[in-house]
Amino acid sequence: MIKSVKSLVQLMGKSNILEQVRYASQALPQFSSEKYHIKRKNFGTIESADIGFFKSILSEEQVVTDESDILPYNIDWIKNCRGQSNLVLKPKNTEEVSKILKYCNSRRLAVCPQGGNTGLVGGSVPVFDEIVLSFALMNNIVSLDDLSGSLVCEAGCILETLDNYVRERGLIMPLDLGAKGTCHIGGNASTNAGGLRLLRYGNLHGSILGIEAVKADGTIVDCLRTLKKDNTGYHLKHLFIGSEGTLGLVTKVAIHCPVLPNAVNLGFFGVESFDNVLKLFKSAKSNLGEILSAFEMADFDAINSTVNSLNLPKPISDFPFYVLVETHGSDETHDNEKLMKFLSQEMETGLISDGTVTSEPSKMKSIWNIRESIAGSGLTVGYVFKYDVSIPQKNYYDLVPRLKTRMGDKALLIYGYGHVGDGNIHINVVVPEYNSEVASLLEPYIFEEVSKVNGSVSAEHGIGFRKPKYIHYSKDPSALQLMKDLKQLMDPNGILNPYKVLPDGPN
Ligand code: FAD
Ligand code: 2HG
Ligand code: ZN
Repeated sequence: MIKSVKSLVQLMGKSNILEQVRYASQALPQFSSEKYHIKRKNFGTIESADIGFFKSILSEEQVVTDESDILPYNIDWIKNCRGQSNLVLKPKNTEEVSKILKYCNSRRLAVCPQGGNTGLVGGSVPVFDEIVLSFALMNNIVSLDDLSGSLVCEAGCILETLDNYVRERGLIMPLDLGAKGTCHIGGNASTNAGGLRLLRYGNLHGSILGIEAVKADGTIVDCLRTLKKDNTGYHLKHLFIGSEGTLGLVTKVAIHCPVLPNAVNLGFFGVESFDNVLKLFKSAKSNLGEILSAFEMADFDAINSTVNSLNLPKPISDFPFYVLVETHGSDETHDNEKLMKFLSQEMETGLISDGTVTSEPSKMKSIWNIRESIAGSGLTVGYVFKYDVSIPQKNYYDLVPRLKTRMGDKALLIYGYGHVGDGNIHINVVVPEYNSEVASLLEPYIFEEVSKVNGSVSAEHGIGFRKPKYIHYSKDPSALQLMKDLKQLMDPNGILNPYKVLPDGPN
């Protein structure tokens, strides 16, 4: 019998806000296959001999078959998708991953790789009875070269754990995101996660120096180099970065860690219009220059609903828009002066209406906490349709007011926020519960609008299970065909994360 979600919370002893939000509602989501009318593909079905094989190569606790223990692996973070897996395997090293895949490939058993299960497009959970291959037990740090900054670690290391580890050695991880306490570096690599400081430290195609991955047939592909420069033929690591577990399973990552900044400052500003947000961004780039490390924005409803629903302190009074500006530099006095000058200059011009600047760690943490909690706050109210799109900055916010008019009282809340510095807006539409009529008002409308301005239907969360049928809005048929050819080459039986990323049928 499936336990209620409430008892699961107790069972798993969840304490942090991300986990509380994840299990806040009592209702289990409908099976994805029923909700989205998906037909099971022609894969093998797990038999007792298969379980016997896995038990012969793994220890007892690495083979999970108990229904209630498996439940959390079947449900995604926003509780939209629910798979029907009966088996979770937890390898402890690359060789075990290889043996599992070799066997699954020979039996045509489908596999869903799972990291921290914080993905927002349903890619991390099965759709039918795919075997969940969890990286939770592959969490060793292999090496750190504190001169070059190259860190080598296993895929299941939690991002925050890695960040704490390298901080003690004078470095930081090049990416940071609200899910850092739960997401894995292998999941980050597989989604090419962006996050809060992409503006400064670039994306993972740049920071990841090398990858070790296992192909569908069990072959271990060793591209685990730690060099910054290596033009020896095709740059194969990029095939695994952002391919969401469809081309191979990432088992180890070598990543470049920047130096821990001596000076960090954070400003939280109230802004009267979106036009002023853009002008402020331009000014921040020229006035803060090399020390600018983040430029994030959130509209009134995003901040207001988050602080109210999670009972967080609000740093300044009400404004239509809020902007968060962070600096990472080497000289506290110089950086603080620069940020204060920026603040007073832009308060004079009227671009900033009110604001606060701090370099005190606890205050900075509390401000970042508000920004990072927006993603989960809507889930405490109801179901959230999440959109994660890239749009030219001049059109960045246009969709939010248009959606408000289109949806009328069908939505409880619609808000926009995100990485304005990277042209990536997150639009959250909060409704009392999932509703296919509301869904059809939002999709494909949003993707059509995004494509009209040459945007991307997924800026950072990926395509996963939710968006294969919309990928053509951002990918040309020739590019889609090449993606399918690569898939055929690397995973001819299609066992790796089926029903994800690639659309079925002709382009
Ligand atoms: P999972 O969710 O477990 O998996 C994600 C995808 O990668 C799935 O397709 C899965 O099959 C595949 N996968 C996982 N591990 C492996 C592996 N080792 N090998 C092959 N495939 C694998 N994303 C951003 O880009 N920027 C953000 O700012 C951001 N903020 C977030 C904030 C919150 C509160 C939450 C809940 C999510 C956020 N995300 C963000 C989305 C998510 O955290 C990222 O996509 C993250 O990189 C996923 O890591 P994970 O370990 O949880 O992967
Ligand atoms: C963020 O930037 C994440 O907070 C999550 O990418 C966005 O949940 C979302 O819509
Ligand atoms: Zn984001």
